[in-house]
Amino acid sequence: PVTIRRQNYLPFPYDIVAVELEFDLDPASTLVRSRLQLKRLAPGPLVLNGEDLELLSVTVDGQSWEGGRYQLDAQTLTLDGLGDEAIIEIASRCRPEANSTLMGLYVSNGVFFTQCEAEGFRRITWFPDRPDVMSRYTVALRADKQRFPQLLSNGNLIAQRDLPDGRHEARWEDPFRKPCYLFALVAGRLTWRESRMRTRSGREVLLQVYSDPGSEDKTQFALESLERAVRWDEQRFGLELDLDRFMIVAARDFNMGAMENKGLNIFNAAYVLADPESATDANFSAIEAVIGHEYFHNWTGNRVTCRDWFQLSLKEGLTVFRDQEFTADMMAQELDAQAAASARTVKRIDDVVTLRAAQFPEDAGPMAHPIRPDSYQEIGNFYTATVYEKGSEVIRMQQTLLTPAGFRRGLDEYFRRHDGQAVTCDDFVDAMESVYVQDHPGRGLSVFRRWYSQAGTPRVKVSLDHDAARQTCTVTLEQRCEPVGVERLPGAPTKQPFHIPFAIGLLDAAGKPLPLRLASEAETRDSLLLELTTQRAQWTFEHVAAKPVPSLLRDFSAPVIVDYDYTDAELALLMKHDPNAFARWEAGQQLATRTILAATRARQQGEPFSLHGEFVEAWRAVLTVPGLDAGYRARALTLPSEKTLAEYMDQVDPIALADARHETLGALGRALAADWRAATEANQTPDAYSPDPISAGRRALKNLALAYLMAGSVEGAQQQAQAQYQGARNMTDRMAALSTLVNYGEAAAATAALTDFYERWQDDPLVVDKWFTLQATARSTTVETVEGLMVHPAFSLRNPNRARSLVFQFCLNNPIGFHRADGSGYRYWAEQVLALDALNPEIAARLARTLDRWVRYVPELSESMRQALQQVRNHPGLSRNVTEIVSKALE
Ligand code: B3K
Ligand code: ZN
Repeated sequence: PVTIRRQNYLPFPYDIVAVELEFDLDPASTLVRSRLQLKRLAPGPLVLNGEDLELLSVTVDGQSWEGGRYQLDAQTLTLDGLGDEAIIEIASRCRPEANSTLMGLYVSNGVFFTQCEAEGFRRITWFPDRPDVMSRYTVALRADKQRFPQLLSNGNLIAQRDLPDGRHEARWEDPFRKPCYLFALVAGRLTWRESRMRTRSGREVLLQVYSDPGSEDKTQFALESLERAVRWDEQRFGLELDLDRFMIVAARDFNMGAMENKGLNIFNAAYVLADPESATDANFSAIEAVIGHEYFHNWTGNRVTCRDWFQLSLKEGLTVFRDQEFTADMMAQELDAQAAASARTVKRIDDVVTLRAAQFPEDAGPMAHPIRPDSYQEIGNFYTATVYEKGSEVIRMQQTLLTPAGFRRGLDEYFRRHDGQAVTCDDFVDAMESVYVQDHPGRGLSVFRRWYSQAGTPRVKVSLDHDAARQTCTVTLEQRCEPVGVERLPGAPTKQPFHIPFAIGLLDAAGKPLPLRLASEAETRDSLLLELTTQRAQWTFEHVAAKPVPSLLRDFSAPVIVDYDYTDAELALLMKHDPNAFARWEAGQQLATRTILAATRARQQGEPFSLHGEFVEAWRAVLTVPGLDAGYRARALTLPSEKTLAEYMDQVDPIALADARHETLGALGRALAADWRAATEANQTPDAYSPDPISAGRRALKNLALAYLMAGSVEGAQQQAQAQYQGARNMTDRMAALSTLVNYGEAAAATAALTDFYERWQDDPLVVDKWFTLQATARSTTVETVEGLMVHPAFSLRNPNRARSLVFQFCLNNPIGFHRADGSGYRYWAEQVLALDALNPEIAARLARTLDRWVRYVPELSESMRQALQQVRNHPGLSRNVTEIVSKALE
């Protein structure tokens, strides 16, 4: 496979001023005519990309170019000898119904959809398929009126008419120039819900959410989320909706979460459809976040787009940051100051948990890459947690360094400079830096920019030096970041220190916050942002009577790992007293991590293990101390996941780890049984469902308490779970109860409940996905169970949501079943990667990544993982997507 490099970027030699597209839509074979109006910018032939297309004709300025005047190969169509201006007309055919890749034009549930990012437009027509070629589009869609009554594309509907033979036509015009990856069409029988609103400059806009007939009762929350997103972007960033009409369409078959096509967002139905009976609190909050995310792309991504795909984080990191802020603001609204602060902390915790579980391992493994990669083989493999989630952290650090007001000025400057352009990550930082230097004369962001060019998670070692005579305390921060991924290859540049904003506080031995006073400064503060820009630096604080307990990396001010040797007692003290709620949560997670790792070692050595009384009491305090809200308590009492814990082990023994975690859960369940029971009673919510953070927090705590009771086999818990399952008034409670029954309950009751659940919900695909997931991740599930479920009539590998719900969930989230010592889990993985690769390489490559960290496992397992990877790599006809993943894993 060919490696594409960032340094080899060359501008495209033509400006495609206007594009006219005509579609004669037929599921079996669709005719596409394109008319390109172009202007030469530099010498060179016109090279267009195309894939899986049948070329019918090419004309240039009205003259047919048949007979050898163009060159055609499997990937490109080359036209040489064009004038300085030309009109190119190309007719071609594609096969939407046979398209199982879900890239380009495809059919899902009888409806035509497109997905063009990153390189899907070339599966629709020949075109310079790269984000820096921006054009004005007009689109004509023609199809049978009965089967495809709705014909949608980007921008404004300018004409509609009936045609002979029961067909009809719609013409759309997008007023904004855009790259082809933002093109979209949808054609089919759909129902919709709409509303009108006035933007802040007084324009009336039409908002619409389309979905399958019969699902119209499930789109209200999505439409309201869109309205909130429109308002929020006006208020927080001064960014207004620039179109008269904004549409969202739900698709059953979709590779990712959603796609921000200009004015016509196409969504995975899982991020649109919801009602209290069928969707959980987590579903509701994901819908609001993804609707916000795609909407916010209208400015960060669409109005200003990427020069090339190496710049992906320019739009993704920034837009994730924006959606995280949106969610935090929505969660905090209408709450008093304390509850609002707590809601924000809960959101921050959830985002950090995701980062640690998904991005930290990626950044330490064979696919490690900077948020702006330098090379790729297949861009589809770089829609990663690093580009998205770490990318968002890098934006957040800029907001921290500039302050929110400075960041807003920087963003205004970015749009002032670049509206309508395709630009780079450097252009973004330049705009931020232009504001930063105004407020910090003599300083700049040159060290900070290394976050864009270097991979890996930096570690910051903290040491404290207390001088009793002088009453000072010196804090030393020392950073290091080992080379990872391609950085280990010979010739790679040496890594340089990062610019790390590091928020700290100090507590005395009684847990009282110490006012911080730096030796060089007159003022004192409760919390301080240290800026580490070199490998090592020191800060000396005055008036410190005794060695303090440091509260480190408050609010997770940088995506780093902190090394500091806390005693258990110090962690317990922070858990009780740290005024920074995030750091307080963190202390509990560290204590739990120590406990579970100790339990794992005990298991491996066949020794008995029991919980420290100190740990149990710290946990009890979080559960019972007055003044904390339920959502925060639920996060603070959740044990770290196996994925997060595995990163702390030199050799991962996944079964011992999962069993130790389970054992800890059960022991805490028994030790605090009365308190858990009280928590289930105190946190009931009213029958009328609301997804607001206070109610969701109560449900989270109540259901966590139930899980502890069940894991501990506490007397009465089984009945309680069964009663909750039967009597639940919403899916959050029903699923939570079912999950505890399936994982920790009596087998017969679990089976009965699963059967009941399927019977109730078999006609709702999103709930059937949940049913598969529960079984895929159940502690008792084996490879054989999963193979049995794959022949269930409701299972299909072609539907990505279904494949994810069973195959991915088993490989990713069932440590006990997947990592069986005989290697059968890995052989199953190899079979499924290959089966998926024949249908949908993008999805197959995602599954392929589940063995990324194979070298870190105990030798027995890592050897069978290596064999499975090898088996996949040796398979003839493997896609470029999967080839890149498995060969990097084996390098
Ligand atoms: N921009 C899309 C990603 C689509 C990638 C497909 N290979 C979704 C998003 O980040 O909003
Ligand atoms: Zn995005």
